[in-house]
Amino acid sequence: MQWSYIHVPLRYGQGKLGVDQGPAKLNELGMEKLLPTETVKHTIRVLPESEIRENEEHLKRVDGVLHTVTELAEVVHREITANRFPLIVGGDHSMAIGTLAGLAQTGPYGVIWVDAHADLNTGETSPSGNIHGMPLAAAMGMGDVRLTEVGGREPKLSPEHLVYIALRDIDEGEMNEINRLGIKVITVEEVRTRGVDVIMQEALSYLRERVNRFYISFDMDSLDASLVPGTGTPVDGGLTEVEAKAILTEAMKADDLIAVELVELNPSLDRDNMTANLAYRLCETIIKSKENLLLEGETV
Ligand code: 5AB
Ligand code: MN
Ligand code: MN
Ligand code: MN
Repeated sequence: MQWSYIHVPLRYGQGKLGVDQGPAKLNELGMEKLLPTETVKHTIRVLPESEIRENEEHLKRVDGVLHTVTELAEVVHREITANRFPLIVGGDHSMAIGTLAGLAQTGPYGVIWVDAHADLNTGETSPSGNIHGMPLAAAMGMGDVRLTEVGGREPKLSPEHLVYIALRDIDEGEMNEINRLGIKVITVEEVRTRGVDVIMQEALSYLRERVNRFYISFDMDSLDASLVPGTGTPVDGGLTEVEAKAILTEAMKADDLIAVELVELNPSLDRDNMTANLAYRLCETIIKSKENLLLEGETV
């Protein structure tokens, strides 16, 4: 297996400066040393601020987001087709519009979305107009056509192919959709009382009854606010580092996992590199779990 390491230095999906520096920060901490030398590397292009024209109240900097997610969708499609394993680092979570669209072009798939937020708003329901709160709605075909038609007209994800973990800050419109669509939600409370092994087995069996492959999108704000000052929208009552690592390890052990995404690291908001170092340790867990698994596979 070959890794495809994809940088997405996008910040237009939200209003705070610095989240575009997430990928560079991870490299500075030594990411490239963790990955095998034959890893294929990509950096997705981002429009300079001077070229952003659209600033609609309900869909902020939409042209900036569209530019990057359109290219990301193509790269993800190409890399999956070439049998490589994408590790995609951001950047704000609006980038997932591209990831989800790229994956959809390769066939049906499931999603584990580890996040404090549901990211299920449309321009109409969003309290902020920030597109990083909208990627899952866009992928399901809800909201503005410019977002829903990235990578083609058809919906990129069905609601029954999605499992949320660590959700705890949900807007009213999002809650209505979660209930209407019957989306599966695993809370931090459940992670703690039932254990990561149990909830991950449950999440994976749920998806495997419906699809034969899945991807995991990990938002840094799934972790407890006390651990992640360097993320744009921290929320109390989140995961511990141990729980986050266990979730990622369980996912990486699955041979039907096809891609991993880590988003919303903002080095400008960080304190003493606390969040950056934590994100780096999570990437280390991601990469080492997969590499160990491959080694084991080779010896039997
Ligand atoms: B993140 C909020 N729901 O839509 C909104 O970090 C926050 O990608 C969105 O999960 C947070 O503005 C987006 C209030
Ligand atoms: Mn998110
Ligand atoms: Mn979030
Ligand atoms: Mn956030």
